[in-house]
Amino acid sequence: MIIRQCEFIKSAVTPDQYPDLDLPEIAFSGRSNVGKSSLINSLLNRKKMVKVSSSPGKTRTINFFLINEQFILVDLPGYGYAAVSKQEKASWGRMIESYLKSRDNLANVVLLVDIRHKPTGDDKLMYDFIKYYRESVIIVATKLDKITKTAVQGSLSLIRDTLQTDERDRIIPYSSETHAGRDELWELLKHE
Ligand SMILES: Nc1nc2c(ncn2[C@@H]2O[C@H](COP(=O)(O)OP(=O)(O)OP(=O)(O)O)[C@@H](O)[C@H]2O)c(=O)[nH]1
Ligand SMILES: [Mg+2]
Repeated sequence: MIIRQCEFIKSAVTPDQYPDLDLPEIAFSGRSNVGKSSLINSLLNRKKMVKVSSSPGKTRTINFFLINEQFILVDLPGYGYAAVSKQEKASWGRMIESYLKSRDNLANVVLLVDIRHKPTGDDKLMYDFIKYYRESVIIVATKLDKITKTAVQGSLSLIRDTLQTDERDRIIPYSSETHAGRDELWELLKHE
């Protein structure tokens, strides 16, 4: 994918704040700190398009990025971040849920999980939630550079088994450091 142009459009919390553009949207969801913002930077081949932080809970709003004036990438806030209050967790949950439920131009939702860990109960809930609305889910297993080559297949199997994926779902090991998986992921996304 050749990125000729990309720009931050806006941040939103409630549906009335979403951008009023009728273009296909691809949203990135996953636990806090799993690497959503880094993945978007890697896909765009930009280092600082999206803010990344080593402390979880960095992205707290829904952030929209316009690409080549053709489609939109959406950085969602992470779920499962332990250090926020129950109330704040619930409001983040509602923010993500109402986005996924109400966005008519949503072309695809990518679910990110950390390749080093067994998916959590929250990950399974998110998988089921996406699957309720869509036939297939693209799962990106992030931080591939942090495990050995020999561990990759076992990790992917654990992710598949825990989420109970089916043959229509795709799972792509990815590293935002080395950009491994980038071409394969664009290949899937561009058909949407
Ligand atoms: N080694 C390595 N580190 C990564 C990778 N992806 C993300 N990270 C690191 O993981 C941390 C969190 O990355 P973010 O992209 O901010 O994660 P996020 O999912 O957007 O987090 P929230 O905004 O809190 O939901 C940062 O320190 C990143 O540098 C990767 O593929 N490899
Ligand atoms: Mg983020």
